[in-house]
Amino acid sequence: MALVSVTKEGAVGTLTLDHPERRNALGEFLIIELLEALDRLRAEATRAVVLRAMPGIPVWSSGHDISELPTSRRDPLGWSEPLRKLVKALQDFPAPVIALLEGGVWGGACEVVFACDLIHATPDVTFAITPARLGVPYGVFGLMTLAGAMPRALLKEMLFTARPIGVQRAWQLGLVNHVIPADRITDFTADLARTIGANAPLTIAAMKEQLRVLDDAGGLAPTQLERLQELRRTVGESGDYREGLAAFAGKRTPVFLGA
Ligand code: YXS
Repeated sequence: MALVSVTKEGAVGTLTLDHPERRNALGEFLIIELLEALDRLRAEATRAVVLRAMPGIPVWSSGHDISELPTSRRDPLGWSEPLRKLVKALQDFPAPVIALLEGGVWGGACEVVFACDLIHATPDVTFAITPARLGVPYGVFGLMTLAGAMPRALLKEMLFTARPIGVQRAWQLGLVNHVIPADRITDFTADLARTIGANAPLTIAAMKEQLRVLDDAGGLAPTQLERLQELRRTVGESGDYREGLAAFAGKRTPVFLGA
């Protein structure tokens, strides 16, 4: 069963998440389908991509598939994990990707959305960044993506509370490009995507890549990288991480001991 549907109209491709049973959790198979679809759209010289979810459930995506988070000592959010590959593919895609959002955006789905180039949302959209609810050693690159998208005070509030914020607040702070009622968002986004598609694609691809390279400028010294890895390793090897996963699987509230 396909978990993602792909359509193309003119120069605009649309990827639609369609796994309502799991609330569009970003599991390995769904991400593989997204990556393959992005490759196909790239080969077809697509000039804008819309990334959306099938309407009908109050969730855009529930984030990383929690049942796939490793309980062994493997890094749950390492460089070769599917979610990281997806974020990189969106950032590397040579044309703008527009996230069209309806409903809740949870955990790793926030990283995916904020890796997109433009964000259109319906008024019911919420964003929650959840590693502190699960005891997850959150990734450095994920933090960089989020830090590039939002003011530090808001990011800290979201990281430390893991509570959802509403789209109006996100829009006021410039995290979201447009908030549009559900009955108009598809047409509005299609129109904007066509406008992009009619502009000079090489110019747009070069500007997108320039911005990405500029974001990456100012690399870290090896000692700083090691320090970041050590911080994450301590969290990943903690009892709290195992407790977070067990609590989600057992549908109960986790009890974190800080060890
Ligand atoms: O009980 P069944 O078997 O039907 O399964 C339920 C849920 O367990 C499952 N499901 C998920 N499975 C794996 N990974 C997920 N992220 C996930 N979310 C949900 O889908 C079935 C239906 O879920 P249910 O009954 O809870 O649906 P609902 O409509 O009442 O509530 C929707 C949500 C999204 C509010 C709720 O499912 C929820 O709170 N899900 C977890 C959201 C979350 O914490 N996501 C973060 C994932 S971890 C992650 O992204 C990174 C590692 S991090 O946090 O570090 O950024």
